[in-house]
Amino acid sequence: TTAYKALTSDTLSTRLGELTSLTSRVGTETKDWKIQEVGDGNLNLVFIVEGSKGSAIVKQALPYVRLVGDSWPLPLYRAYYEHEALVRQAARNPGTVPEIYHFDNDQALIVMEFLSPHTILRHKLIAGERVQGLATFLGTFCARTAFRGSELSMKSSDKKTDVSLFAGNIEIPAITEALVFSDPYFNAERNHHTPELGNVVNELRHDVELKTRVQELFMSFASNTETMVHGDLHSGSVMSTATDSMVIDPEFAQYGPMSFDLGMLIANFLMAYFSQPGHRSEDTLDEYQEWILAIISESLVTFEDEFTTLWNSERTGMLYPATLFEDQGHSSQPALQSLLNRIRTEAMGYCGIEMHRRTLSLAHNADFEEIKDSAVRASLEARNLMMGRELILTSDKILDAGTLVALARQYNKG
Ligand code: SR1
Ligand code: MG
Repeated sequence: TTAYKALTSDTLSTRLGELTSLTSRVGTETKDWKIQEVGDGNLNLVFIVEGSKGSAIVKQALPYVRLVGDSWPLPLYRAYYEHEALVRQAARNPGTVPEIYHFDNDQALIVMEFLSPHTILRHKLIAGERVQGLATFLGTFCARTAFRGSELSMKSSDKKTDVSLFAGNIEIPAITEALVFSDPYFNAERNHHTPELGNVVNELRHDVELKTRVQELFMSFASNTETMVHGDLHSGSVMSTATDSMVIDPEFAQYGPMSFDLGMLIANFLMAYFSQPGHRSEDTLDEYQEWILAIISESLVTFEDEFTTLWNSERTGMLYPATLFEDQGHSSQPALQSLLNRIRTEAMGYCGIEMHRRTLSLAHNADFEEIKDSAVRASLEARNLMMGRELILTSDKILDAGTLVALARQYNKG
């Protein structure tokens, strides 16, 4: 056992220079390594290591929340769960997450594939870039990981073992429980929002019906362990080129509702959509916003299509067995439809909550934060907040992708 010590760009080559899983990727000549710390997330150190042979990422957990500092300690063991999550995602949807080269539990570090020339999807959306195949990729990822991490596919004993393994991770879900489900709805110390939003925020925090529905969704997030979720599937957790995408950063993985990742993802596309007037001029605005709406719509449709395919071809777990339906001459399709309706309804609710917390709680999105003019930012954030409210309150009325994008167009008018 080696005592944990945070790496720096200066110490990395000395400390990891003899790690064959790294040198076999980047080369043994450590003096030639180019090392950059590039972590722009809220929690960890991320180094790109480039050598004569190739490149790799070294990601190391810090013993505190990077965004806040050492006043908010966070256990290093979270790197263990991130590694476990990457292994499961790679098995449940191969080729969609970075390849792991090495894991060191004591140093809380993962050495993995450097995705290049991929860049963070959120930056592409702010810059107005398009990514081919994005919706198919994301909808399929959400469906496969949701289905294959559940008892629709897994053996009951394996699922229970895995749920109990992930139950050892306390502090990471606690961040989501506080920042996503609680803080936005009261005057929490860590909160901040654009000052011009005062009236809207007041209205939301006084809406008892809204807060009641949020608590219902919070309860299902906290107690429903039906599948392993990525847990933080936003556009900063996707890296893309113009034609290829990969999912990164499953450090918030836990067993949770099948609807959670889908809801988070759609929320982040909706925030990209509403923030566009702050990033581009009228001549390209409509066309680009419509492209984002198409991504939302196709992601949802792909999720349901892929889930249906898996239902029809891979239902090998204890839930909804064929013996109960087809073997008796019944169709299982009404049961599937009922499950998909529940997933869609919950996803819309989680979507609305994520839209609220990214505007009101601690961790905001660059989509809005990069808009310098606070009056412009507030007016766009208000659209986002009010649509979020409607999604939470009427989640069971959003029966298809068309209804969802029509609602977004309506709120986008201001
Ligand atoms: C203190 S961590 C804040 C946020 O960053 C992560 O990306 C998660 O979204 C978390 O809620
Ligand atoms: Mg992250």
